[in-house]
Amino acid sequence: PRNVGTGPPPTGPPLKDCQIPSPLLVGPVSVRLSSTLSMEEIRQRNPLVQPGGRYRPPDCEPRHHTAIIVPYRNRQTHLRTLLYHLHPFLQRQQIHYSIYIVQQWGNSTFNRAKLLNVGVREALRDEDWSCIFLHDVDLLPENDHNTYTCHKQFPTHLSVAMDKFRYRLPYPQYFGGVSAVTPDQYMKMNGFPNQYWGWGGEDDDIAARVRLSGMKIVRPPVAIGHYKMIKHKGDRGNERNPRRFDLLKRTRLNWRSDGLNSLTYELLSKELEPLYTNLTVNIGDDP
Ligand code: UDH
Ligand code: NGS
Repeated sequence: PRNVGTGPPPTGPPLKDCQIPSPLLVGPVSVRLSSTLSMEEIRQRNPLVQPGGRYRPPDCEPRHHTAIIVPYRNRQTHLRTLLYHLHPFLQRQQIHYSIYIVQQWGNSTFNRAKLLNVGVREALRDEDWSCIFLHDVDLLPENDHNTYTCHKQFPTHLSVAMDKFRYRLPYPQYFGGVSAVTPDQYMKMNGFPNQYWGWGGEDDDIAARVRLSGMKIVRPPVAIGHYKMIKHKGDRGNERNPRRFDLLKRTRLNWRSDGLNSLTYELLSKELEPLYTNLTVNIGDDP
């Protein structure tokens, strides 16, 4: 639909559909792992990005409408580097997109999957997104042929070749890092688990939900799904979750009752920053 989204209402003759593939793609790019630029400098380099980190191509009608959801707490330098890299990357793909940072408020144990649930729900309040990306803050795509769009039928895993795993999957079911679902696929799997507090296992649970709800995972070719990870130590408040193996044993029993349909949280603020939408949320604490 032409009138969904941000920016001024369309005037003049309708735009032609954007070409596929985008003529602006360059293929492999070298990625700077630290951006010394300030947010203001990054904004100046991306003059067409609207408040909230929203963008639509000015010269053609985009075929894809993608929300990028980033689970987040206390990773400022990673965030700047991601934005520095991702905005030009997505603009070359000529998609209509918006970047949401879902920030866990307070000092309770980090819960990546629950933050992703919050991000999906809040993003869908803004727009009828055709695709939702779940994106770690420390992963930088290295090839713009890896398009940030969804497969019609099945969830996609994008980060299939990360430098830290020597550019291959660490194990066949790995679903961590960067993945994507359509709203329908997300509903079908009852979203993501809310019960994984601390590091590990939640991505394996999500992969299991894909299968349990009758879908499968699709992936881009390894040569295209290259990502660099910004190196870092474990975060305070995100220690290894000792319960993750027990939880994973029960995914088959729990996925229908824990997820999108049991999600509760308190949205504390929503700010349209120049390069992203900042959602600050109280998701409670590990019971
Ligand atoms: N994240 C934050 N802040 C935190 C923790 C996690 O923003 O305090 C987000 C961020 O988007 C990150 C994602 O959650 O990319 C995944 O968390 P992670 O980077 O810790 O997980 P990953 O598997 O790295 O990428 C693990 C390296 C440290 C392992 C230590 C295990 N105890
Ligand atoms: C698995 C974890 C995943 C994690 C993956 C890669 O063992 O959550 O390692 O971890 N599953 C469990 O712990 C059950 S990494 O090498 O990035 O630290 O994503």
